[in-house]
Amino acid sequence: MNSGLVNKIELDEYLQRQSALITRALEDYLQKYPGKSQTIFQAMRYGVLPGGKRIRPILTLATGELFGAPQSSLLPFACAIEMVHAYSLIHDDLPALDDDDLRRGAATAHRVFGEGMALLAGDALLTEAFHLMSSPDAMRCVAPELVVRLIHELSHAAGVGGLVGGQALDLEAENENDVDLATVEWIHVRKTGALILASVRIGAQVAGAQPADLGRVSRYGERLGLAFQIADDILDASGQTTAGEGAESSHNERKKATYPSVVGIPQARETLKELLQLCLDELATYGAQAAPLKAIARHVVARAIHGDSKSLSEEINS
Ligand code: GRG
Repeated sequence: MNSGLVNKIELDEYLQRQSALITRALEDYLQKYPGKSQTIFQAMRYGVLPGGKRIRPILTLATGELFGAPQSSLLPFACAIEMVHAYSLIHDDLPALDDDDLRRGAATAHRVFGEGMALLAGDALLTEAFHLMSSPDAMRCVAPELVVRLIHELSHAAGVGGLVGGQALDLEAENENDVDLATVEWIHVRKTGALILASVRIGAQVAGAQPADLGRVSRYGERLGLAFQIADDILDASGQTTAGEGAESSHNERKKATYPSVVGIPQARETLKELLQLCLDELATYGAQAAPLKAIARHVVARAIHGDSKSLSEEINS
């Protein structure tokens, strides 16, 4: 699995395989409840199951597997991270925030289930994430003290030190004309980066990674998190977001501060390439074992530079 992942077809197959694994595990977890036909369960399933790329939980699996953890130990944590991500998208789409009609190419949860039910589905997914991480199943694979540390880490990434804090400043910075690059980065690191960083760190810790290894994948995760948001902003600014991936339609015409809006698209692309090189440098020591993590970083960046990951290989050393 970890070796020989060198070309785009192999990466696509890998991403599809891992994504299907995570979707099946999420389905299983959400099946366990009695009364699953009630609207709240339908709204939760609608928010988390169809359409997501599953990049965060795939990162958890890839990092955990790099350091030798079995998938069965990683899956509850990977699924919890995807639940937190899905909650954040449902809430972000609500009229009080971005007021979007479309998410992942389909109607947003509040358009289908109403605002109250969508709000509750987001709340339920967020809570469920921590319920799952502290479940007997998870504790059978991972020592309870470590589970507590991982819950501490994910709640930090989801809370005011991460997602919520980043989103709050993003809201305040809307329509401001003089938002500087440091502020944009501050927002990105929390709103998008914190959960991506937590995804790799949690995978590594489930696997019992040594401090030096945890340090390396943490630096990889920090850079990838920033790169992910810059790439997303470039795709938005250049109108490249596709209906199958992340199509959104918003009533919210408010102007957001983004990397391309502050430094321009060419400079944002240069920054992306630099971040990719830094990601790859951190993984150099693992050789082919880190092929999935390297390929994911290339994939995230390449979409915003050339539209594919193959053409990047001539410019970036791995
Ligand atoms: C509501 C507390 C709270 C936070 C919301 C996630 C978020 C913060 C806002 C969503 C809008 C946005 C542009 C976020 C940046 C991160 C991002 C690009 C999310 C989309 O992630 P993908 O592309 O989505 O991984 P899929 O659909 O593939 O899961």
